[in-house]
Parts: sequence; C-alpha cells; structure tokens
Amino acid sequence: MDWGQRIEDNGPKGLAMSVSLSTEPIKPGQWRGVRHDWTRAEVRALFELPFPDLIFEAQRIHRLHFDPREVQISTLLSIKTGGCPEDCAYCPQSIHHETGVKAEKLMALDAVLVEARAAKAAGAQRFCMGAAWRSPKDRDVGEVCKMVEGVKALGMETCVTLGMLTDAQAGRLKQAGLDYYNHNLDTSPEYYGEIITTRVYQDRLDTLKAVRAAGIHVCCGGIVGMGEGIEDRIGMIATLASLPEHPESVPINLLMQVEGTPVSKGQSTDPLDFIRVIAAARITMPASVVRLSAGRENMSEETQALCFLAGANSIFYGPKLLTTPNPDQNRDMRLLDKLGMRPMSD
Ligand code: SAM
Ligand code: DTB
Ligand code: SF4
Repeated sequence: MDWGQRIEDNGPKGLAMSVSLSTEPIKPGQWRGVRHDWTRAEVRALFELPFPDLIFEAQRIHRLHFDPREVQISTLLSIKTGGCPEDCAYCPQSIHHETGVKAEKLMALDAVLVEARAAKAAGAQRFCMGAAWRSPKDRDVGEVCKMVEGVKALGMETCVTLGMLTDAQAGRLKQAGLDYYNHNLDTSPEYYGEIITTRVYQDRLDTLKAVRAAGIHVCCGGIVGMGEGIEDRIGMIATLASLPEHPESVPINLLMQVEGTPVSKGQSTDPLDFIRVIAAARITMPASVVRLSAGRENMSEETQALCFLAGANSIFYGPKLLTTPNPDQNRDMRLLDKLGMRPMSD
C-alpha cells in the first residue's frame, strides 16, 4: 500500500484541486496522511463535494486506517445527573432550562460497577461515565477515580466527562488508569457564544490541553443541528482537525431536541447534511475513531448505514445516553448483523 499517494491518484477531481495527503516522511508515532494544518477552505471544499465523491473519499481514507466492518462499542452512564450551572442551550441537564430532569447526587461506586458489569456482559468495550458538572470539586475527582479503578478492574476501557479540569485533576485521573476524557468543542468558535454564555471556547481548549499533558486519550467532537450554519460545521471540523494532536475519538452528535431547551424548536437536520459532517471528520482525522454519537434513536437504519460508509466506526450501545433514549441493544446487534459488521477487536 502506498501511504504517500496523493488523493488525485484515484480520488475525485474536485478534491484534488485543493486537498492532498502529506508526502512528508513518517515521524515517530505519526501516521502518514495525518495532517494538522487543515484550512477552512480545504474543509469547505470537502463539504462542497458531490455526495458520491465525498463518500468515496471517506471510504478510501477509512480503509487505509481501519477495518471498515468493525465498530467500537461504548456504553454511557450518567453518574451525576442534572442541576448543572452551565447554560448550554442544547442540554437537558442545565438548571437554566425547564426540562423535567431532576438534579441527583453522584452515584455510589457499587451502583456504577453493577452497570459497568452489565455493559460488559452485553458486549461493550468501553464504559463512559458522564457528570453534569461545570467542573468537578477535588473531592468529586477522588470518587470518580475509584470508579475508574473499579471499571478498569473489570477489564474495560474507561472514559469520563466531568466538565473543566485543572492540570492536577487530570493527573489524578491518569493515575487512576483513565483511558479517555470526553470534552467536546460542540460547534465553531464563532457560534459558541450563541449556545453557551457561562464559559468560553478557550476554556474548552485549556481543559483539552490539560488532558493531553496528563497523557490521557482525548475524546472530543461536537453537535450538529443547533441552528448552526454550514460555515460553523466547517469551523468545528477545521478546529478539531488542526489541534496539535487529533482527538483519538471524535463523537459527532445529532442534537437530541429536548423540550424546554432553547434549541428544541429548531429545524430538524437533513440526514444527508449530518452524514457530510461524519465524512469530513473521517477525511480530516483519518486515524481517529469517529463516533456516530447521540441521535441514533431517531435515525433510520439506512441513515446509520450511510454514516458507517462515511467513516463512522463507533457507537453508544445501550438504551439510554445520559438522559435521552438510544436504540436498544438487540436492535443494534441486528443492524450490525444485517450490515455484516461486528464489534471492533481489541
Ligand atoms: N458537563 C460536561 C461537559 O459539558 O463537558 C459533561 C457532560 S455533557 C452532557 C457532554 C456532552 O454531551 C456535551 O458536550 C454535548 O456535546 C453532549 N450533549 C448534551 N446534550 C445533548 C443533546 N441534547 N444532544 C446531543 N448531544 C448533547
Ligand atoms: C458525547 O459526545 N455525547 C454523549 C457523551 N459525549 C457524553 C452525550 C450525549 C448526551 C445526549 C443528551 C442526553 O442524553 O442527555
Ligand atoms: Fe452542564 Fe455539560 Fe449539560 Fe453544559 S453540556 S449544561 S456543562 S452537563
């Protein structure tokens, strides 16, 4: 396989005009073809490709780095639900919106491990624990570290999402054995202020830096369907793809419209536009696992299949995300079966 080939060797003409794979020699630990200097113009050119060319290119890149039949399987648990002081316009857990989600305390360790064992028995490889915090207190981090240790001891990968972290907190989580930290950029830098006013984009970037510095894998992506324009989707993908290191995991969420949140009444997203975002993530971050994240509950099997074709290779597995529904496990296994796909081998 020629890793250094330029896209125009067998890629679509429109793409060859403005985007090419790197022909730099491989640096230690770096895949050839992984670039960190994506311009918005290049990402825009991807979004403007005819759909067949975009999907073909996404498949081609996907197959350079992954087995296209394999899907990474993660199960999500809300370990601390509701009562969050942040005002994220999409989120049912914010105290600023009347959504009917009640504030709960942090779950007990034993109860978390019961859920993790069930997730493992059902076939999940990674257990992701989410907390509705702006940022955890040091005492909370101690409790979460115990959960990470307990889940690791079951032989599962761990991921947590707890809001903004200090360097020291990230270090403690790493010491406990944490594999991934989820912290999304959610949208473009320009649109961020329309969606959240209680923190700024740079706060997100600072936490991502702390997570990286601690040696934890980064899970970072965003949401489609919050009233953002195409330029915001381009801006989000360009920002993610120009991070000094690409997130190892890139969740692309389709907004779950929850009544009571400011963005709940917006137009629903055309599935084809959502698939374009998945494809752009795949092409610009070739070695990252792209997760078809929230929103599958309302997606047809055909849309999900197209998302896999566009390069998505991870899903949340289990009937609940944090507070909203997700397809049940049997339905997902049947879909993977029908598509001749299977859980990713370790
Ligand atoms: N509080 C922490 C934070 O914001 O980073 C962790 C939990 S927060 C719920 C994790 C992510 O869930 C958000 O960054 C957002 O991308 C996603 N999310 C929240 N509500 C959503 C919704 N209604 N639809 C799709 N994704 C959503
Ligand atoms: C991510 O990108 N999506 C997940 C996970 N990371 C934490 C959360 C989706 C939440 C959907 C809305 C809810 O269930 O409350
Ligand atoms: Fe809080 Fe996270 Fe929801 Fe924002 S997305 S309101 S920070 S739980």
